Amino acid sequence: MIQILDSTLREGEQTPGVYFSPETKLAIAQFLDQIGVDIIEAGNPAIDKEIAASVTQISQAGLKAKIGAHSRCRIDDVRKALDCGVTFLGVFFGVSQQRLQQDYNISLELAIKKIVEVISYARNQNNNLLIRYTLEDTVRSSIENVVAAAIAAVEAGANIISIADTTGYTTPFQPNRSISYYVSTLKAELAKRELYPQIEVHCHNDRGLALANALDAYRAGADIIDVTVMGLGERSGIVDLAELLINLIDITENQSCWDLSFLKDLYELVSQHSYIAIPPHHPVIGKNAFTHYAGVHVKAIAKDESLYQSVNPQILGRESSLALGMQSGCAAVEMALKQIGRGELIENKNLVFDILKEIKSIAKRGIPIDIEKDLPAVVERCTLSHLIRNWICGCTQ
Ligand code: HCA
Ligand code: CU
Repeated sequence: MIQILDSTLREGEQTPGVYFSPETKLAIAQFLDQIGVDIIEAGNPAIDKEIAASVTQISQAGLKAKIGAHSRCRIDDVRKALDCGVTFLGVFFGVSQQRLQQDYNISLELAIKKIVEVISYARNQNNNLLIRYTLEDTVRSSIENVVAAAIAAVEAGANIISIADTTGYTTPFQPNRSISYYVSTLKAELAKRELYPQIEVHCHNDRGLALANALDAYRAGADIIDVTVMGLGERSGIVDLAELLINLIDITENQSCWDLSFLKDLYELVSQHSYIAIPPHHPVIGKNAFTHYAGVHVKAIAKDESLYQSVNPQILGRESSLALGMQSGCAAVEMALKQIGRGELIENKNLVFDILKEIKSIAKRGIPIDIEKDLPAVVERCTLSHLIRNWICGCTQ
């Protein structure tokens, strides 16, 4: 069964300008728990005392999800993480040739020694702790280095190995540059040594392929996928929670584990506190995700919504709607009239046509038309001018 790790509170807070207060973090964690996320990565306690306090608070909140801390590969940082009472610990350290030489300035042997020392320390502190070792920039590291570090980490006590596409480098379309290659090779190499850790993937979105890569990894046998709300994170962020779930419910057997009806409220909360607007065309969550506009579309959905909809909005607690404007036709006006309780007017085709003309002239001025708020006034104006016209016609006959 595929598991979801949400990192909105850690990776998401690495979005420039984003800060979540401890109260907001707790509210976000509660929503994530209600949705059915398996692991919540709540922060790196070594960064700030406030973060440590917040990780502790979330750990003690009685949530079903495992609560995790992120930690550099250092014993003092791990100690701070474990002091928060977490049930999950994520330790990261890269082993690419470039990072070893230019960033850390150490050999692979020394790097592995450090990884083993830190993971063994954590394992000795708590036998039930779920420990993840992430190879930062896994996919730009030689597979030999990756396999050597992963074996050492699992033997030292890691339960999960995370393959990180730290720079959004991978693509499902080039076998030697795909995350699935790393997932399957690593699984096979570890299995040769009878090591069976869970495999996690962390896909950045620098090329807009984070979701595609995550699904590619899923197909290759990944056990855990990292996400954030709104795909927040460093640079272009990582996989978007809602986008991943809406795909997984079609291709996995976990459907019943997730309650998607909380997604909208969660996204609104995160948007409000990150000061980042949700794009109206955001899949599943955006204002327009289930709104139909062009005349041809509206005419069809009036008969059957599925003619222009492959996702059922009800699973998100949402409903389909229609928009009025330059692209509208008479079918949209008729539906909108019914929506505002003026269905009796649709028999008057001339009036419907005049309302449509008026809607188009408003739209041409770049003014949005809200059906509930603006349409009644438009109807009023058009009905009145109809009455006057009919009266004048009556007088002159
Ligand atoms: C980071 C880098 C990281 C780590 C992922 C992980 C990445 O911001 O520390 O520890 O699982 O993308 O490699 O997010
Ligand atoms: Cu990352």
